[in-house]
Amino acid sequence: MKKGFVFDLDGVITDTAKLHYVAWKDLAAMLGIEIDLAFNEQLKGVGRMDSLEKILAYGGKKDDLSLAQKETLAEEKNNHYVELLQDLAPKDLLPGFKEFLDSAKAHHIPCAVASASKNAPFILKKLEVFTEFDAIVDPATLAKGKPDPEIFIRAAQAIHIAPEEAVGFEDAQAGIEGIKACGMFAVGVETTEPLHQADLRVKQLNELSVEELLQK
Ligand code: B16
Ligand code: MG
Repeated sequence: MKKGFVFDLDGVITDTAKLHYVAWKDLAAMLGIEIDLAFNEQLKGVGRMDSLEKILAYGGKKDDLSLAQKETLAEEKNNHYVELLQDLAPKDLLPGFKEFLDSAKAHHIPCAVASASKNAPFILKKLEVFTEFDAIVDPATLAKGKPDPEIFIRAAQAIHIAPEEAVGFEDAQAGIEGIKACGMFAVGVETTEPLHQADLRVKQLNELSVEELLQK
């Protein structure tokens, strides 16, 4: 019997991957690196600095920059990304998410957010769902990013349940691995790439019934 839900943000609640892509593509171009949508798949669920490292490695510029220069670049990318987020609104919730969340709330199921994004609270406010969640893990307080299970363990703790009592929802392979590594039940929200190890796979969350999931 499950007692709580843990949601990833980008790719589960809303699709900000396309905005991350625009901001990273511009920054990479400034460095003489060209990235495409296929490469962008590798950045899903990966934190800001790790994403920059992946782009630099892809462009063969891994050892060209100091930490201070990398931090400045990551900040520039984030400033651009935050500009792109300004128009985000409830219409940008992914299809089926709000119906599923409303059903979870109607069943009094605690819900947490486990996102690598430091912009998660801002995004959730723009989407007008911030107050619907019982907890949002602050990724700045974590020792390790996904696929490490730390963020999911912390999300379960924040809603006072064991990881085994939670259902986790993820669109990225790294996230599914983190969910499974702490014994949570994993729902894979598949858009492009197939998600390995997921216990259940859906295209959108309203394919699921809250009652049935709680029985898992
Ligand atoms: P920020 P998720 C992740 O969100 C994104 O998928 C990933 O592309 C991004 O680099 C990461 O958040 C960090 O975001 O730069 O806003 O802190 O899928 O874990 O909700
Ligand atoms: Mg995601």
